[in-house]
Amino acid sequence: MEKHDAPSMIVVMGVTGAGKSFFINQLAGRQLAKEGSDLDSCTQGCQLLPITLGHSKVMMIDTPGFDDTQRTDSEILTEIARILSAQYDLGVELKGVIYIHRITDIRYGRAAVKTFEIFKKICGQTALNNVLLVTSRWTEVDPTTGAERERQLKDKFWAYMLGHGSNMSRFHGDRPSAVSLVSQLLQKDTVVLQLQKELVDEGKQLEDTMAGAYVSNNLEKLKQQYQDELASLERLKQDLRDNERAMKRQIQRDWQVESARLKQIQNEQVSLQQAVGVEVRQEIQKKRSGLTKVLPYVPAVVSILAAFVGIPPGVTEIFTSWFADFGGNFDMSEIFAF
Ligand SMILES: Nc1nc2c(ncn2[C@@H]2O[C@H](COP(=O)(O)OP(=O)(O)OP(=O)(O)O)[C@@H](O)[C@H]2O)c(=O)[nH]1
Ligand SMILES: [Mg+2]
Repeated sequence: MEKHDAPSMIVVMGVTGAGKSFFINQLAGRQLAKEGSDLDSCTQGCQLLPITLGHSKVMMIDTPGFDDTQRTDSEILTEIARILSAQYDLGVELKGVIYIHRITDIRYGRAAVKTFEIFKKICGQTALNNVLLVTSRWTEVDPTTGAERERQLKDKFWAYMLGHGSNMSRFHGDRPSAVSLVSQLLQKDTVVLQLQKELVDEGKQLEDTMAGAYVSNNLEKLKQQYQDELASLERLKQDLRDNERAMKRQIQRDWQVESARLKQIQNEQVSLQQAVGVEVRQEIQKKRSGLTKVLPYVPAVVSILAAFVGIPPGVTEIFTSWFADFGGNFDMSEIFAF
């Protein structure tokens, strides 16, 4: 019988609209992940997309960008933290992280800086060998301008990572290019990311990890800003005379808006106080009891991962063929029934 390696995992990150889902679809040679329009965030939650490349089976994790129009940074970080904790706890091999950046972007804007900072802190210094920095949308830019921007990325924003083992490559928007980029990572040794060490090995709360502390620090600054605004509205209200009723009503409305924002920030801060790695381990143990006795390793792992990441319905036959390679005759509905 042919030897089949257990599926490995690769995570794809980048701002909204960078082309993460597009990249994975090119890699798959079909429309597996939902792509968005240029403006709104598309991928709502992390998604697992199974890809077969020759003898390699890869679980690509598509993530939402941190500048998401509908979800908060802490929600997105928690979701990424959960899937990374589950993958590490289950012993699935992580081959690396791909960060996609549009070469068409004129400036390295706030969203790009934030997303890149969080990404860097998730990876940590010792994982940089398994990081691939990818520029996309080369057909939409004049080659000289593109090359100039690429040089800036190399010399400025990405210099540290490139100097510590990461690689930088162009994605040409087609399947061969996507396959060649992913193959670079598949040849590498398995990696453990900073966030995984902190959450799973050290049992830290998310807010005490490097990535979580960055998000938490941003929240703290916002909280301070809202508190200052509330205090100045309060002062204004007190300074008004009784006959300035319309003005008072307006201030009261502003106060309510600011107050709701502050509450939202406080909720986000509480959500970062979870020991995600410990919780994920407990959830896995609960799910696992009995499961591995019934299912072979690969279907069991996919079944458990499904509790931590979205799996689109269109991938059923890929999983069925994977399971067959590992001696199991299961389809997806049976797997998710466990
Ligand atoms: N021609 C071309 N179009 C691209 C490329 N990358 C992305 N697009 C298009 O840009 C739009 C947004 O791409 P997505 O792949 O959905 O972006 P994303 O990074 O997954 O965005 P979110 O899910 O919102 O985080 C889609 O219409 C894609 O078809 C590329 O390299 N070339
Ligand atoms: Mg997407």
